Amino acid sequence: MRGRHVRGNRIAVLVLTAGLGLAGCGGSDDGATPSVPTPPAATTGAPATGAPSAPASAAGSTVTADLSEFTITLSQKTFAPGTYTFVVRENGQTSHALAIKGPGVTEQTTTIQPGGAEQRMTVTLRAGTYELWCPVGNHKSRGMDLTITVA
Ligand SMILES: [Cu+2]
Repeated sequence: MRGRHVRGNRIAVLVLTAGLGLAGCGGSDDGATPSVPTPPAATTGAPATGAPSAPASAAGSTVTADLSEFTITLSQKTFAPGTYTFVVRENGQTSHALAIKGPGVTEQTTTIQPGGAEQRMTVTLRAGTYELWCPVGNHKSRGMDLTITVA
């Protein structure tokens, strides 16, 4: 009886350990992933079919992104696929920046000091989900983090 009891405990411990291991793996995505500003691969824009191109800066819509402690406020919340220029404005008491990552896009502005000039970031959004966040310090985990869906 006693032997069986001990074996039972061992099995329980093994199962518990395995469970913790799995949980550890699953949760490791979280936390401070350093932002990797890889330049976006060749942009899959409209094919240049010899037509006289439109004025470069006229393409796309403008979206305002206001940064403060500790929120990001966008001037629009719904997005259709297309080219957007984010006008990023610093409205806080501490430095902020805006990063975006999603299908075909990895981009971020330089860090803007309080009172600093706005930064512009032009990206081409496809259908899918994009994350926008502030890569400065721990601002992301403090609330400067949002997701937009492009459809
Ligand atoms: Cu910030």
